[in-house]
Amino acid sequence: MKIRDISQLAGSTLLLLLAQSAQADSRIDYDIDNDGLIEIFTLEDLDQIRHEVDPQSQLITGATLYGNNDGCAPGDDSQPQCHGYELATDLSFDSNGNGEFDAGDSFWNDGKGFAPFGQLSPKFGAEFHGNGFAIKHLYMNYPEQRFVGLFSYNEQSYIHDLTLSAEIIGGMHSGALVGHGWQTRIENIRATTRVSSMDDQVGGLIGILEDGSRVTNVALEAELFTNYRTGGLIGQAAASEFSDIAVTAHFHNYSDLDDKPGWRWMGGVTGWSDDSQYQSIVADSHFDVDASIGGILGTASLDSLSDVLVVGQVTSARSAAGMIGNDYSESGSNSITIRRGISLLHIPDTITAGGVVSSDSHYKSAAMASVFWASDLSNTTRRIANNPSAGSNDIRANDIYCASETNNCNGLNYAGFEQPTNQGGQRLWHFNSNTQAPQLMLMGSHYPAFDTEPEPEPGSGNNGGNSSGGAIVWLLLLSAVGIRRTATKPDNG
Ligand SMILES: [Ca+2]
Ligand SMILES: [Ca+2]
Ligand SMILES: [Ca+2]
Repeated sequence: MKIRDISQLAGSTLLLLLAQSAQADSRIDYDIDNDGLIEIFTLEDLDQIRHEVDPQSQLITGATLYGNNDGCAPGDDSQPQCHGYELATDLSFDSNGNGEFDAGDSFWNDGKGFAPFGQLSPKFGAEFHGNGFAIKHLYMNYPEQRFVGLFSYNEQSYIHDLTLSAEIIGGMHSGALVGHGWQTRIENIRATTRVSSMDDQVGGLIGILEDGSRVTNVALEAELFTNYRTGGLIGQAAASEFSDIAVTAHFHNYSDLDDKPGWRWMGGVTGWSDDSQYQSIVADSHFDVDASIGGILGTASLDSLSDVLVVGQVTSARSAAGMIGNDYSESGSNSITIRRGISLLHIPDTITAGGVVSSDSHYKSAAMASVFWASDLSNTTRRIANNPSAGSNDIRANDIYCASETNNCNGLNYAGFEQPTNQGGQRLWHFNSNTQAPQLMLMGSHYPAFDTEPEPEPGSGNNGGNSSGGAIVWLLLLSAVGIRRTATKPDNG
């Protein structure tokens, strides 16, 4: 080799190294505002998070980015210390700006899209602060993989103040934002998602949360294509807490094929819930599925619900109920408790229905106080469909519209409903005029919004429920997510 060739080789290698370091290491300060959170400016920064694994704990702890922590404020040992990441701008996976995620975008990845952060190992165990910015057009297509979600497997992570639009295709325990969370906190999230799975325990935002996880202040619109236990918000919840949640969810069959036996319970908020608490919840739930459904919980045991409001429409289902599909509580003297709840869920008279609970597996009869359903909308006067001794009621929608904490309409008033407040300390329940449905004040807005589109008549046809269309269908769905995201741009955050 001639000397000149060697110098050329060395020169080009140097250029390459310089280019790489310009991308990765050009920062002199990774935490400009010294809040312990490394700033994320680009999709490449976001993608890099997956590589920042603490070798001892096998957790992504948020200590570094590109292996660097220059500028992080000193910790106790006076070494630079960061504990998470924060968005410094909106990020869109539609990197070529044509309005959809497609083959021209940088994380297309042969149609699989962005890969989830972490799996069973490494787990995500850091803070992610969205600062109210948005991650748009997130797309993940990993149908055989468990825990598909932007943050796949979480241990004591804290994800908050983020707006998300996403399309996810995943296996068991998938959800657009989080797959699995143990002692994980999720707060202040606005999201529009589309989630599809041929597997069990899938949610519009979260796959599964366990052991003291907490979700607060979420406004979600979700479209779901599934066969088994599914929740508008979360597939499975165990010993977790949910408060100030507004979910609008549309449920469709993933496939018409009865391909394998499974637990077919779906809930407007949670598919399968155990020993969890729900406070200040609005579920606008729409079901056109071959499953048994509850307006809030699909199948549930020993949960407690307070201040819950259900609206929406069942078009098809195996059985239906305003709040809980199957109550399988069986231990000791405890049962599910529901305090202050109203269901205005429409259920066709062809479907076996309970006003509050559909199937009470062990005849435990959930303890209810101030829980009402519109018997004319749900076509049942029975509180629990399979348990006549649990009582009946014939309160009509007009009575529910007419009543207030002071107005008595046909024997109904909302005494005590004036007491509870939302996370912001504001009065929660609003009864409006005597022809308007009640609303909850959550995150500064009234839910459900009265200015939503009129609900389609049952059977008027939503043809999105089939999985047979392949990639083109997914592209169309994705662009729909993008369009809807624009149309429903949140008014704060
Ligand atoms: Ca920072
Ligand atoms: Ca700094
Ligand atoms: Ca694009």
